[in-house]
Amino acid sequence: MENWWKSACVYQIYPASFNDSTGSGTGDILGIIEKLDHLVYLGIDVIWLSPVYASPMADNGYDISDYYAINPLFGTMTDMDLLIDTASEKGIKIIMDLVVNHTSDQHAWFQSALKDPESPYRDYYIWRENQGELPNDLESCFGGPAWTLDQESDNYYFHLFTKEQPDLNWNNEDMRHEIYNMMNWWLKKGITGFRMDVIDLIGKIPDEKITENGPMLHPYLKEMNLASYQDKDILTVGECWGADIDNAQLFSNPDGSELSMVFQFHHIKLRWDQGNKWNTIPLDLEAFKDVIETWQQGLHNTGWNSLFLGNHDLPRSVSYWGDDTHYRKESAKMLATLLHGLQGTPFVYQGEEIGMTNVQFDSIDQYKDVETMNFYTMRIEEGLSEEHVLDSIHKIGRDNARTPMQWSDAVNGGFSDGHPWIQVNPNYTDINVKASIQDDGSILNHYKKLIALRKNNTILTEGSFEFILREHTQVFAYQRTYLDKKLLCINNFSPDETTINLSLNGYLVRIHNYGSLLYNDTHANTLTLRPYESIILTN
Ligand code: TEU
Repeated sequence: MENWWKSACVYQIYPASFNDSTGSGTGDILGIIEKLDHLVYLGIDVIWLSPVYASPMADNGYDISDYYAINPLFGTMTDMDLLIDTASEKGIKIIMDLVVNHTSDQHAWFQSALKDPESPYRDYYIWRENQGELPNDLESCFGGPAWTLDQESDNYYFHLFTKEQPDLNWNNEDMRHEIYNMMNWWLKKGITGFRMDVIDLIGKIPDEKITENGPMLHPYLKEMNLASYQDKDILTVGECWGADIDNAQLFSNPDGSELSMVFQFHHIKLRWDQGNKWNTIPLDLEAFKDVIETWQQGLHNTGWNSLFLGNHDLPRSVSYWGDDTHYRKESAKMLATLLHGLQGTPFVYQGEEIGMTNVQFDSIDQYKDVETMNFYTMRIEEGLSEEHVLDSIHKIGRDNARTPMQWSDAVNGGFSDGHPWIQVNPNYTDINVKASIQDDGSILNHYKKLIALRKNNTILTEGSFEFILREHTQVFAYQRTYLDKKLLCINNFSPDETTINLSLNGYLVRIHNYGSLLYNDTHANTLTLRPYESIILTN
């Protein structure tokens, strides 16, 4: 079915933290297979599998040393084939994480380039002669210069992430075609698409300090499309921190010339103080409404949205957007309702479906993420107090999303019989899948209902979007319209009870995070909403 992904729900698995089947302390592919029925229970259609390729793990697998091999940490290629087949038998597709802005410095291409400046692979990367100083002041996303000197050749090489992740030179046609061949090799193995890591960086021109949205970005994506998946009905989603509505209409053009959709991050960055993620500010609901309206209306019939609040790089959504202390269940269910009522393909990040929260490790030694460790070192050297730095990490560090999946109240949350590579959040005794399944009012069962609703209601896939009560300072309410059908999604984005003027005449409650309306005076057209109360109704 063409564009099947418009009514699908995707579940992101961060393999190291999902389920450990061997007691190694790290999640693995066989562990994923053990838990496929959890995804079947939820109604998941697709797994986005974060990298399991061969990697020295400088950036937890986003530094690939062999695109055609599986990291033994996660298992074998036989395990991977088994996952693809077993998931398929259960009606679940697999999309792989495609990390082609850079490789690991241990990749054979880079090793060859290092050993022999005349190597044909030298130009697969970006080199500049050492003129006695850095080629320019471009910085890595993880702090420090984006240039590292190779002493042997006295040349700098470019890396927008760690120095162990040299950027590929997409101007090199041979390199591009090696990537397309690799993509086709994986598609022949039976995967059904790709999540493309920082794909809007592949058109970079470092000498002009252009990193995102370079002039060749869309031509390269069109070339990739033609060389790999043009005639295949797969799901492709590009991670594009530099996306705006205009280029998103190119990325997700309904003519199928580039990608199915992109991840844009304008909503995420609303809480970054002047663009600095480490200084978070309270969410401005009005600004959040503006972003959602821009993207819902900007891509209606002219592109396609992904819908997400969290992933492996972001804080836990109930902690970042909701209230993980006083109203964890209510706010997590409200956030899910708000998101899943929109037009686009929803993405659920592992643990989001049970309301897993940020973690408060006491010591920096408990953290693992390279971005976090670099941030800590730099800020302490700048003289910030450890308390201040750890507070930032508690709020927005990437390891918040990488603590092990909490399956039960057994030791290590049922994640591993060994010593987990990163500590389990101590609240696993209360927050876990086993307890959630048994609780009809759980966040998990709320996600299950939301995912099922999308499958049975075309209005969610096709309907237009417009706000209602647009000016309300704590209610985020909108209407979807499709032919003669209307759907209302009403969310009290606040811990304070409020009463709104709204007629629900002719509407049926389809999903509700409190179970029944508190007070609904149809004659006076008023509705009272409890803290973080959310309701979906259809006529
Ligand atoms: O992330 C891109 C990226 O820029 C993020 O690291 C982001 O800047 C940061 O986390 C803000 O919180 C992708 C992958 O999702 C990430 O895991 C990798 O570390 C990165 O690319 C390099 O591959």
